[in-house]
Amino acid sequence: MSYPYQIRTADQYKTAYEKSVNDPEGFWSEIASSFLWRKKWDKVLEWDFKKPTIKWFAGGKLNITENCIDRHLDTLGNKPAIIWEPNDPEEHHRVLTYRELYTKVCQFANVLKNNGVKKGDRVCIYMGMVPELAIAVLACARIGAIHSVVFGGFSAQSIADRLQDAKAEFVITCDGAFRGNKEIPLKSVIDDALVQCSFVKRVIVLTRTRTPVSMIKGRDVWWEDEIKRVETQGNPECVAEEMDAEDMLFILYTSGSTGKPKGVVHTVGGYMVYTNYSFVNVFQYQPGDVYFCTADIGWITGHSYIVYGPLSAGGTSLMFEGIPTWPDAGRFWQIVDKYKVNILYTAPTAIRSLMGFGLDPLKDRSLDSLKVLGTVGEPINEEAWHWYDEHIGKKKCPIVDTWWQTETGGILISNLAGVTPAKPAHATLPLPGVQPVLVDENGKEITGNSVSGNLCIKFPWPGMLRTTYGDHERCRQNYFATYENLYFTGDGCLRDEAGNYRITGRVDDVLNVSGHRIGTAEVENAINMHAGVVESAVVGYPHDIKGQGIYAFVIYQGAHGDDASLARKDITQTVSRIIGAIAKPDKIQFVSGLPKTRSGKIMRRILRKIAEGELDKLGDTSTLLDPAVVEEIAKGKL
Ligand code: 6R9
Repeated sequence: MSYPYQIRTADQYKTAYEKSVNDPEGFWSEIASSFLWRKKWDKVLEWDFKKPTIKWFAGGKLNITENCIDRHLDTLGNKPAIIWEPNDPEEHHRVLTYRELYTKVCQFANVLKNNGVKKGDRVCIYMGMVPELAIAVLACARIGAIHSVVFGGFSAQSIADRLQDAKAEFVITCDGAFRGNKEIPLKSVIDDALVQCSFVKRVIVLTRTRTPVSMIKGRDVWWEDEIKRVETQGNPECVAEEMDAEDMLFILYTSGSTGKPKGVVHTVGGYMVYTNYSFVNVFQYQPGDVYFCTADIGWITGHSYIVYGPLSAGGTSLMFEGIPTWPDAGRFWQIVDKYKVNILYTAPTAIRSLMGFGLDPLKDRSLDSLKVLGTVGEPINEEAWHWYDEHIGKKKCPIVDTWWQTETGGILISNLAGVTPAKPAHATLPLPGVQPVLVDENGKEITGNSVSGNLCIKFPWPGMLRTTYGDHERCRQNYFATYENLYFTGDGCLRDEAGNYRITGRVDDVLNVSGHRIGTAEVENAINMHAGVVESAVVGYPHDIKGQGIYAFVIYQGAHGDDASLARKDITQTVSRIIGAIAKPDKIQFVSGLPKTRSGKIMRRILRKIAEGELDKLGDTSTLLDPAVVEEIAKGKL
């Protein structure tokens, strides 16, 4: 596999960037020509951010799995596509060559067909990090079904909400998942979700943990039995469905500033081209490299940079089932040495947590194979950046700080490893095709350098979202209505004297906890579900490892009120039930009132300052309905 569009020098970056701005259609059409299309597109780009409509490669016909698998079979058939490292280091690892991946994806695609799944149907996938998760995703794509992967940490209620929103009639899950010393009973969570979702026709269950599960007659079937059935049918192939470039590939739910998560929609053609292009350029992937992204496929990073980007490039993608700290804090480093990983892509929160264990876990680890390091998910602080650089990269591996979002489909701002310069804590420069602008509150563009503002993108790129599932107006409102003719990211940003971008964090009510996006309104809704809660307000505060922690102020009049610790646990349980453990508040402070304006709006600014411990910077509180409440809350700060 060669990548004619791989940028190798800073000058080439400049030239590519200029071309991408001056002639975006010519630029992307050249790149897209390297892929396998059944029919070439009629038009490279049609767009209008007002509506919004965004169409890339309209009229083009293809199947993304032919690009991720079939086209590599001749040259890379015996090369590893996926290397899988199990949670338990004592268990045997697995390697799937491109040929084996092909066979398994075809088989499972036939399983889906046997079970009534058709092009355009939504399939919810709720699995642990096993190779079958990637196989299930690709099998959906092969037959044109729309996958919607839900991260294994979400609760039954969250799954039910997503199933209902996507009107998904099919679910793929596992009996359970191993994560560190825990066993997560995935099927049982699905069973709870399905109590509210009688429209689900079929659940396909893979055996992983041998956790006892209930199997409902007529609805639930075992993955293994279904594979046997396909084998006896004797047709190992599954011809890929011909898809339009703008057909939906997947829905992925993500949190925004309102209560309900949004189903971000990506389409086949543009997403494929963009994830591949960004993968090959940012990480400078070379044929034969072993690439390890530590994300979960339940998040966008796993979609774009474990599955679609690396596989479309004929790469070797290492998938890890477990967590960085089990059985000990040296697990990542053991994996790097075991498979001679060349490129490691992880999150600042993981780096910070491993830093806390000191250098002991690195003893006897060579890490010599590493060439490129990457981070994603949240701003990386300089201390973590330098630790990563010195102790993991041994100062010889460029670090790419990649800024992007579920909505952007792929990396938009990042240095290119070893090609354009890194700067600690800066994502640095936009990828070719990406035109960032900073705007002030009124939407006026802030030009020049050494400035800050809200980050927007003024021109479409192929990987961007097309809509939010079932509610296009919501997509417009959320991303295209704040500033005219701009895509608004929700992030604040600085541009330094040399034009490098530094993303400073969300400017809306979205928290970033351990790199996971969580809406404050979502957490508040969950807390308010608890019978004893009168009202609540949730804000973020700086957390050494998680980046941000969740701080909840709660007016409480319920049971266990005489036992604050038990009442807190009750509330935490409720949040776990409603959203999932990832949204559990780190701190819950009981208060008698919340600071409100005379019109009844909660003054989050003040609560944020209290949570951050900046009690001397509360600002003007005189416009509040009851200024005394602020003093009381500040006194009780946890
Ligand atoms: C890929 C992913 C998106 C939000 C985004 C921003 C934050 C991601 C970052 C970063 C600073 C980086 N973010 N990468 N902030 N530097 N390199 O994480 O998608 O889960 O949708 O989160 O994450 O705030 O808006 P998603």
